[in-house]
Amino acid sequence: MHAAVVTPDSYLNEIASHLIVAGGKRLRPVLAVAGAQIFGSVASNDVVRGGVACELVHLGSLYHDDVMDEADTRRGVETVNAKWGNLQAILAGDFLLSRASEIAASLGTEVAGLLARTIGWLVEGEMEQLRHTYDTSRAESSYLRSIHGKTASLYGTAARIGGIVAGHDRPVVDALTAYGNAYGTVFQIVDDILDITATDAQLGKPAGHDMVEGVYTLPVLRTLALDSPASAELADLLGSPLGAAAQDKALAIVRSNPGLASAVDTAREYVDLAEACCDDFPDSDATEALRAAPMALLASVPVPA
Ligand code: GRG
Repeated sequence: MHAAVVTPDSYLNEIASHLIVAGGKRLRPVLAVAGAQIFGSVASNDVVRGGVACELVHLGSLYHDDVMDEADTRRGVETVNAKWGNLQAILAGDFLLSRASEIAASLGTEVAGLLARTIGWLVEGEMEQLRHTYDTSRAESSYLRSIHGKTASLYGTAARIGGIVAGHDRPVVDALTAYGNAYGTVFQIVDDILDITATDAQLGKPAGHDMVEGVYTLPVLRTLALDSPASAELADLLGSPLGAAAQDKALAIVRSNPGLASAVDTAREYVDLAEACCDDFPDSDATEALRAAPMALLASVPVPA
């Protein structure tokens, strides 16, 4: 990751490596490497480079996302926009995408085309979300389309690149892609549930942040769809920016109604889907790790799953 962003310009170097130094879970490269290793062999350097390209796209999207959200902290440190400014964050994010594209091109036209297309999917997912901010009648299909684009597609692509670069057969490459997409969907639904259920301290930001920003996610949409006095009260509160008291009230409604458990059920369906994809893989340590990973995400949700 460090080597991928080196330039002769020390100012750009520092900004472009800021969130690399800060850490992150590196889940996208993990999927690329694990996907490559399902037949038991060790992933090649090219597979690792494919994973790095995906992580650089993720990183570039975080730089831009933090500008859009005017976020102050990311990965436990100051965001690039808070530390250097929006213009620097946008340019450095572009630079990360350029380095990702260069690596992808060195892995062949299929990988280069796939990564380019995935960057488009990220933007489309984000745009779908933007278009429906403060929209209490947002359809669930809009939510699912958005999270597929902004989150799941990059996981699908990471696993697919692992399979392509490792030279797996097409049906296996396709099953890895389906696995990554399902895993990424679990990831985002769980993230959205935790935004409602976790404490401010666990999240490192106020709970209910998505609702305050007008991003109505699955637990909120399911609560709004209940056709009950609670859902009517929630609909009255939402639709425009929330004050502190209204935020607490809205959070309490979503936390205490069945929309939340219904969102967990949907996350579990995607866990099942991801696990089923593993049935197409040979028995190996990597396959076992992939099979266990989606449920491990869901296990972080502190309500009956
Ligand atoms: C410039 C590629 C590009 C896109 C522009 C802003 C934008 C469009 C997309 C952002 C989409 C976005 C922020 C999706 C959420 C991604 C997500 C799940 C972030 C959290 O990922 P983790 O938990 O983070 O894997 P770490 O820090 O562990 O890597």
